[in-house]
Amino acid sequence: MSEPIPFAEVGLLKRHPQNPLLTSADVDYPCSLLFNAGIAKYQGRYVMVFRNDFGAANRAESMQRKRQGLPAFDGTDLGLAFSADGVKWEVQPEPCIGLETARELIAPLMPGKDFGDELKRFYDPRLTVIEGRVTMCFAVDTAHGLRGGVAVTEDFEQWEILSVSVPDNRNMVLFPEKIGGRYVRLERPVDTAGANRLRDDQAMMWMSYSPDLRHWGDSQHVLATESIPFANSKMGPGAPPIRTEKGWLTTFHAVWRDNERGRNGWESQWPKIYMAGLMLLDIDNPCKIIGFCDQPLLAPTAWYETGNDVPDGDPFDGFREDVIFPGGMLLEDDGEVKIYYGAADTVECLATAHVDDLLALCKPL
Ligand code: BMA
Repeated sequence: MSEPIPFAEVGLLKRHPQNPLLTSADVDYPCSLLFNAGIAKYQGRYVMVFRNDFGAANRAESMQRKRQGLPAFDGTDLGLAFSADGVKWEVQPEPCIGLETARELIAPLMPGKDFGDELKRFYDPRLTVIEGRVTMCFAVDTAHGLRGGVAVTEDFEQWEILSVSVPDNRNMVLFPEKIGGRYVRLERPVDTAGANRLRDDQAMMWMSYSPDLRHWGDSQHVLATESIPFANSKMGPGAPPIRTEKGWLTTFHAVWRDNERGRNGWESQWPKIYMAGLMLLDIDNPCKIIGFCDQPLLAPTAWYETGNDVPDGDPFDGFREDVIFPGGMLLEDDGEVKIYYGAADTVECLATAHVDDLLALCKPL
């Protein structure tokens, strides 16, 4: 059971009645947590690349491992699923980027280093279709810092990594088209070490530009924790933005930290609540916020988000309760917006709303 969260969401989004849409039970290879997926519509179907943490299956197993001095998880890789309607998904029999593949892909970008030990996790994929190809932003944890990168594929079998940032940066998402002749991404630098380490409540979202998806620069600041009424800790991009008549509509993640919070999920102490926020960016100058929603778009309330009132017989055992992390946002022809999000760092869910209603939430700045 987790404690009530201090913020109410706007109450506009409809959670899909079949939530959670995807769980580890849908996967045939080792999978404990299936969450924080990237989603795109590509070549007539929906495609999802999801984060898979594999190891302990539940809290009891993780405690047992802890007693043996073992980590809860053996690794993190990326799985693949397809769908005809964006609701019913078929998970492919193998991960699309296993840890070994991730190491091979990253190695050329770290010449002279043994990436066997260097790469710790490959995670949090975000998909954007640009110019007929699927680009995927991702995060890698390395022995020398967190890095964010951009990969590209046309078939989900062959991947090319185009760029990986210097430490410490991640949470990258790409806009679906060039703006002013350049590719654009939102990102969230993280400062993990050193005397000048940013405080947790000074997180900032930035935007960088690129002529070729490889070289990134001309970076500009977009949003900081101080400007989000329901955040006092980290924040950063969520799902890749969608184009609307009024501007680029985009989600972000925002963290409320309460150090008094006790046991949560598998951990004896987990002080953070993750929520989804919403804002509107200028169509030609996307580092300019032109509309902002002061309340969380989504705050943890459903059983698969909070871990409270889990239906009898459901094996759900949330790893980190009270976490909502948006990773996919699709605009359908009839104006429906599908927002996919990881819940409790454990399962993948869907919530929907009409684009006009979402735009109305973004009050002009
Ligand atoms: C962040 C990332 C996310 C995760 C969140 C909550 O640091 O690892 O993937 O959802 O923490 O645990």
